[in-house]
Amino acid sequence: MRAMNMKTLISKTQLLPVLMVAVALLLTAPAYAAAPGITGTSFNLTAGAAFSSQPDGALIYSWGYGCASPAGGFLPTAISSPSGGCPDMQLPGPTLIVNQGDVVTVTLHNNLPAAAGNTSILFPGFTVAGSGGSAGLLTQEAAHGGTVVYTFTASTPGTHTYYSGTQGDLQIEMGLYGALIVLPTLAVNGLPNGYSTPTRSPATCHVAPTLPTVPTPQLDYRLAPAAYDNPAACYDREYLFQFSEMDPRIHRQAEEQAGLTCAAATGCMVVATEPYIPAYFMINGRSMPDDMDPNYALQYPHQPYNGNPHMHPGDLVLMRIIGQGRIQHPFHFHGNHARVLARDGNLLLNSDGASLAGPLLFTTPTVPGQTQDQIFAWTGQGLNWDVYGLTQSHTCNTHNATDGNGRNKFTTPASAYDPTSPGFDGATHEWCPDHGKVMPVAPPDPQAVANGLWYGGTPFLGMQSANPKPLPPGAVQQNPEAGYAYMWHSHNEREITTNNVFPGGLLMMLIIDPPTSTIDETL
Ligand SMILES: [Cu+2]
Repeated sequence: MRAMNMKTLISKTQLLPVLMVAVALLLTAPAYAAAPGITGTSFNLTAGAAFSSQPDGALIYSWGYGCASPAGGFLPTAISSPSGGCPDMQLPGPTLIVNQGDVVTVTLHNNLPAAAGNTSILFPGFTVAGSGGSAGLLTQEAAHGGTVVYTFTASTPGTHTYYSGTQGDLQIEMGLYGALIVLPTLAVNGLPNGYSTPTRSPATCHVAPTLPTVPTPQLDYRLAPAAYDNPAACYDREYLFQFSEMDPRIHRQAEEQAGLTCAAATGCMVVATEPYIPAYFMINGRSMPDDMDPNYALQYPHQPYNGNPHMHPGDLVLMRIIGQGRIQHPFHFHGNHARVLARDGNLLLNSDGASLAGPLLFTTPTVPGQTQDQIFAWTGQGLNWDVYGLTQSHTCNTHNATDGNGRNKFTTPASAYDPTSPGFDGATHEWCPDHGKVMPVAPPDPQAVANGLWYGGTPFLGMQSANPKPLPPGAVQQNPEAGYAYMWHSHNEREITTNNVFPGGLLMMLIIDPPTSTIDETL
């Protein structure tokens, strides 16, 4: 949407039901997400060719990494992993999940067509030793049918990337890229150094599941309690977003020349990679609406990952963002801003060495090759109405209770969204100044505009079991599954198209589920 911040979205209240209808139609089946990937310290990858699919029906000849042999494991454990969670070729490549300090070995088999020549992998940010193959411009390369081995110590936690170090203008464009997630060493009982357990919270770093109104136990899909060894890096759920694009003309040229007889290290393809005019724009290898289908959906055998964030109010959501393409994509999220935790695995701290220094962003520029970790939380701030309508029972006197961990919602000026504001309601995770607000519009009849389980026809989130109240006054009881939906998308309008047809491309929907709803990422 054109520069549509939350306020403008909400001021166009009549659009809300329309948007909800669209979402309900798109999401005919529940389809959730997380950051699944393969684990171990030794990965046996292959670079090969297959066809990826686009929502307009196009099958695009692509290259990608996959597993030459089953991986050691799969995370998160709460999600089942079909066929070990790693096909023989996928776009993006398999997400590699390792622990900080691991000595990681990646064996790469070059199963690309002979005409493609050599290939390789770079692991930016790490000191890599390559063996086997032959020396290339940037790293050791595997010849057609050959093998090369990379070894490095995963010294820096956080979100990282890997991609081809050979003929990048062609091979990365074709799909040879993936994510590397390094889980931090958390030596203090598995929690960040300096973490202090807040009132009402278990010693798990979780924030939102301690809400009295959330069913317990809330399912845990985190890869780790915190993204970094810092209490402010605790989170409740996480999603990986890899942004990329494709120029199908390049892929067509590569497909046409894939059968050439060739023994040259540099390959025998003559492919024009300029001028670059991408037509497909992807989140985790899929364009909208395909990105809202489940992880490992059968219809995308080589595009296993989706982009489908769900959260409860107040959940601290870790966004792992990677610019995997050749151009910058402005990733715009609606609902709230997001706090940058880290770039390229470097936690951004103030001079005290502890509090977060990263900016609060309305839109994230996804710079090619750069990774970012950000924390997002939805509070209803700026909606200008009370999302629960609990005006009589809530005084907001629990807001800003310092949990001592510098976490975004409740605490210190260094990390709060707005240091001058009264803050957040610790009980509901709602934005305190909105308590007691009268609705700015007449709510629609919930009976008339209800759309399945997604939108109850009122701006109010579903009932809280602790404070069940029928809302709005006089109406029938709230839909306990009522939620909000926000478009998360590229702020470059052409990038929310699929081959120039809107909607498509770099677009997904964030779903805010009421606290009483259990988010199941396995469906
Ligand atoms: Cu928008």
